Amino acid sequence: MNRREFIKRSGLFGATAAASPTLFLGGCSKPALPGTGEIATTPTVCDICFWKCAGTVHTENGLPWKITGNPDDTHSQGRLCTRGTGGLGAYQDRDRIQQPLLRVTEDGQQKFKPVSWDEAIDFIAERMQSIAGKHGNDRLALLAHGSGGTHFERLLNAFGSHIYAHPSYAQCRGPRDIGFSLTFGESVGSPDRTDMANSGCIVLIGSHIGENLHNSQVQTFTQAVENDASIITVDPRFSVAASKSQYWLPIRPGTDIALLLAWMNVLINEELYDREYIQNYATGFEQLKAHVQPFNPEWAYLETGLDPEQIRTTARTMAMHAPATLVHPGRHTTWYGDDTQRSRAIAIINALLGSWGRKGGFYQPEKVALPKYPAPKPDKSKTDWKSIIQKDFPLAPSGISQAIIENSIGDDAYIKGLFVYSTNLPLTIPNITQKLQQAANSLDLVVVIDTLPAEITGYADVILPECTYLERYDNLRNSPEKIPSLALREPAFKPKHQTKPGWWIAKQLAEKLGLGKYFPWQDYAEVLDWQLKQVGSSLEEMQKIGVKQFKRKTPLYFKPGEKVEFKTATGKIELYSGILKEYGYDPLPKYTPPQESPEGYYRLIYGRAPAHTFGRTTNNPLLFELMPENTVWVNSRTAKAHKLVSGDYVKLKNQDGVISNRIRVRVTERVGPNAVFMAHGFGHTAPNLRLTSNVGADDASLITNVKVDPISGGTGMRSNFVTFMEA
Ligand code: MGD
Ligand code: SF4
Repeated sequence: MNRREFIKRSGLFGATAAASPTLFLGGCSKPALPGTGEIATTPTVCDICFWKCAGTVHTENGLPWKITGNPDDTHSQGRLCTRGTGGLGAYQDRDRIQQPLLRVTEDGQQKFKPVSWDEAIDFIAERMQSIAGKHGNDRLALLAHGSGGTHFERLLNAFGSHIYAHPSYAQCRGPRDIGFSLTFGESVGSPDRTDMANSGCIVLIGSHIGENLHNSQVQTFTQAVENDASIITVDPRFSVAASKSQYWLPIRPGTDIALLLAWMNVLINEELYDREYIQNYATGFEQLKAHVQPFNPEWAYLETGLDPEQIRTTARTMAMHAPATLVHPGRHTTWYGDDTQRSRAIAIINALLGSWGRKGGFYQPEKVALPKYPAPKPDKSKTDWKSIIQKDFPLAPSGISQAIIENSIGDDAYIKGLFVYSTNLPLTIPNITQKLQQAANSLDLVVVIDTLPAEITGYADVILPECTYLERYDNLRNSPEKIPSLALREPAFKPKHQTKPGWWIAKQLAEKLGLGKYFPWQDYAEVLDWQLKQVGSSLEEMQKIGVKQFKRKTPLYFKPGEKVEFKTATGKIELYSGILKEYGYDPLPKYTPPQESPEGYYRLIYGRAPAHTFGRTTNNPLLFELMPENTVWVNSRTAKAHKLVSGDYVKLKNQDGVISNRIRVRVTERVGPNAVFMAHGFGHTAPNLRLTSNVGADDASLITNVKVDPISGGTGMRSNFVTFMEA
């Protein structure tokens, strides 16, 4: 079967195009004033991003009305962000996939044919068994984003396959996970364990809180600003956070490690570090001290372009507020390919300031001890799949998404079947489209579980339409945080069309494969009710309150003088990493100068926009209205040189000759003359995403120079350069 030919031609013929579309935003157009009909409320946990804020869905006469925050939710402080309040748009989206679709060849042409759930499930189960018969049970992989992926992980584990990755590891937080784990023995986690509301000083280094709207992060950051905390923002762009800052350090892109080393140099040489904390808790201080000696602020000036006196002043400001100083670890950390080293440097500075485990720094999170439903546990993997598919990254704690695709290409590829749950790989993993096509041509089975006909569905044999988060039960939210709590997501509406919840889909497949014992529930509500009863609550109670808080059992911060055993090899905070040394990496953070821009080109930097979460919301009609397209931010000097004015459409051409969709110019002083900036998630090409298709430009398509971090396997995406072309 040649899938590639089909993908090029049409992307996807979905039932959405064939069947009559649902009324666009029909649910909202009611004759009476909102709030005057019969009102019902249902608890939910927002799924527009993965911060998991608890809310309430309000319906009027059974129709969608609005979503509000749950006032009892300490995690979100009772508020939803802009995107969360637009969640109804995901339910109302007229382009949703309506029924299972199967790739068929008719009259020599490949297309997707609407089929029943039974037909789709039979087809997948047969292919899985055929793969197992020919190659073994361990040859299926799962790429997933979001908690719903756990149902499919369970299914594949029960079948005997354990290969699994979240793009949020290798395309996002992987370097930070490893950098902090190597230093403190634990990662930062999600939600980030940052105690910003109590910070006296916050350093944001490439983390643009405010545009990157992780609800409670923004709220605690705002509290810190209101408390007159000193904010230091390091960003080549004058971000929203920079505008609230005491110091804005417009760093030359890619030189952050140089600044971090210079800060260490000042903190150590001026004896501003927390001597007692380091003596009690850390190892490797003398090696670190010797290592940073050459990297004084004058040296850093030549790399970063930052005034040496400003580097000294900001280091002293940090020390003045320590330990209530937080050098924020950031979240999307895959930048230049030396990202684990940068995250290690950030972790080390926090250690020097004594902020890990201290008020105003990093608190110790706790979650509810929620028992697992009593169902048989799938056996552990019989094969060490990580040593087969990602052997070059022995320290990577998670699956690496691009390695899964690469190991799906060719007749002798290890992976033979792929499940993709809720992740749109062509816009997510940089420079992957060609490899995805090759993988699709090699694999015996590709199953995509999605709500929308996104680009990834064009590679599938079978597309399974999941209902949205507003139409299903999911696992209870039980996130590690300051106040342990549980939150319930329950269906506010019946699933539209023939869509089904992920747990139901995984269970049907399991039963067809003779693995039903691993999914012994009739309805997922049973699982939730059983779990809740083990901790003194019930589904009935949670349906009324939505969120329940529990008492902490462990202290929030280290006690003064407390003996702490860190989960590192030495039991101490490792300023010098013996593990990195053992595996042949630099044991202390090393600065590598970034690649220079070719003449006439500008570094492409990208980030979030407050109204959208990646590409998953750009077709949401409510959020589309707030921000229909992205713009390319261009410095006025650059604009003048290229005769550009705000509002012009241009195309961007990268260093390898790849040309983007057209994108509108925004001339601004908020980005330096050596870079341009654009929001990620636009420039979809899938024709059936009718609102967003071909609107704005896709940064991922311009990222053809990918610098893979040798430690984490993360894909560094910021070594790409663009110039302007007429649209
Ligand atoms: P999206 O691209 O938004 O996020 O990457 P992804 O997780 O792939 O794709 C989400 C998909 O989930 C969409 O197809 C959507 O229709 C589908 N979906 C939405 N809701 C549901 C649901 O309830 N059920 C199911 N089954 N499907 C659903 C994110 C990743 O991208 C991350 S975490 C980061 S930090 C990186 N950011 C980034 C960047 O900023 N720039 C570039 N160039 N690449 C990036 N890649 C990374
Ligand atoms: Fe939803 Fe916003 Fe919370 Fe994310 S931060 S879960 S989009 S309300």
